Amino acid sequence: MSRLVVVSNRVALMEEGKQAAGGLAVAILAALKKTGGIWFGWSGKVVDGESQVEPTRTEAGKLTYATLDLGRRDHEEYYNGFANQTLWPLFHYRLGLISVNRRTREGYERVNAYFADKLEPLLRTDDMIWVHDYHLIPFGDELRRRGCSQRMGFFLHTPFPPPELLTALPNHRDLIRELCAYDLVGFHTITDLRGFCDYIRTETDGTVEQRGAYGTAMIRAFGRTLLAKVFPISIDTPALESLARTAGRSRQAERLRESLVGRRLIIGVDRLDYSKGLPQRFAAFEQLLESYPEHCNRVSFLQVAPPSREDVPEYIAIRRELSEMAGRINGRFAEFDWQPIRYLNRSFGQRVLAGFYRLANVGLVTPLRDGMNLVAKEYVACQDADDPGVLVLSQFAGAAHEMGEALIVNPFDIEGVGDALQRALTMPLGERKERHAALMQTLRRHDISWWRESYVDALTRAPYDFPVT
Ligand code: ADQ
Repeated sequence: MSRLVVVSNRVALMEEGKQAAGGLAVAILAALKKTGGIWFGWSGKVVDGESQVEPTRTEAGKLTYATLDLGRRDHEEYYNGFANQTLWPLFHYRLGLISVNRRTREGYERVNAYFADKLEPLLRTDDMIWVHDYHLIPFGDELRRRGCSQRMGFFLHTPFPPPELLTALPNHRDLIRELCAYDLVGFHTITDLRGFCDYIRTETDGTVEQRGAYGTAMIRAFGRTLLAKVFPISIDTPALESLARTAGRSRQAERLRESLVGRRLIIGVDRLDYSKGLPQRFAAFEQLLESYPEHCNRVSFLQVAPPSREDVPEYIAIRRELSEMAGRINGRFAEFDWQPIRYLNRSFGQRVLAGFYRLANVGLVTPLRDGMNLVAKEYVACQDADDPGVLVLSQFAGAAHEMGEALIVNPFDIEGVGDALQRALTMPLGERKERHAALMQTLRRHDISWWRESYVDALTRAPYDFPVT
């Protein structure tokens, strides 16, 4: 069996037996443990001076972690700069937020080349290489330049925008040429795949051939043949279901329940990011209280939002905006014994979150654009099937493609989201159970193991320079 080499911006170094960082890390580890291999990437540490010369290697059975500390300049240009101030807003359809400059673009290319230099000596000829996310698009091309002919796959965790937006990026062709160095490119949804195929059709001399299977296209472009395919990421459904059964009785969940004194609960859980639509969400909750005043003092909204990317100015701005909104809405509606919005800038462990999800009558997930959004899936998996809560989900989350039984909303339509909250809070038990059962069927069929296995299976069949069935 070929070894698997996983390359991601951050490596989740985990101690055996400890609770893992998140679903994705668990899925990757499971794949690596099966085949043996390497998990390679940035350690998460920033150091003064130059980036680390040789990777730090940590062995764990058949698995090797190889990590590199980044120098301050590399971190600033590659990570804060091009990845998070150019590609992230661009891929989330936010042209007004992109900053474009040659220095960070060069930094991005330089760090990808540096990563390739450090991984190349560790590779064997029959390894399979699986690269993750927008930070590392040029990585495969850099390996190819160093003579690597191994099977290489890429998975994009963010949306992929339509060509009309992508062409706002100077040198967009170079980025897509680099993406075509992989044998397999995976997306969350058919919309993302379509964006990529449309780019190939309209901006290159390449061809796109739809394949029999849903969401599969054979791309011939820049002198290469690759398969582009939809692989919607998911969660560890059985593990979360069983965690939620007991987590609802944990100390924290009990304390939350007591603090509500019989009131209903709406929950939102997100990284603090402008793509998550948090100001619009706060406004929609305010709209609910205004349009349906019977909920005043009867429902609380808990929003958990740990800060992320705090060096990037747009993230500082959204944090300030949300604090102000929460303060204003609470000032307007609060009673001496009731605070409408509980807004927390911190994170919680998986078990505590599972207990909170189970208590909540409504899961409110309203990104303006999101690759998938795992919180939507986690909320549903944590419900009590005999008395489930209702998921209110943005039509612009990748998850909406598979979760049509949620209440699907347009997050820009504040009044519409307010009405959906009213509908969720008053939905009869029979309808709640029906919707939940249908959603669970999808989550059980397509869980994280299914996602990992289908991707690795498709990568195993590469290269695709002959017709696939
Ligand atoms: P994110 O933008 O980070 O991921 P999401 O898919 O919701 O968004 O995943 C977040 C994960 O972190 C979830 O497992 C969630 O439970 C956890 N999390 C979020 N807030 C937390 C908190 N306050 N405390 C503890 N844990 C918290 C990117 C893309 C998504 C895509 C994923 C996976 O932006 O669109 O779904 O990758 O591909």
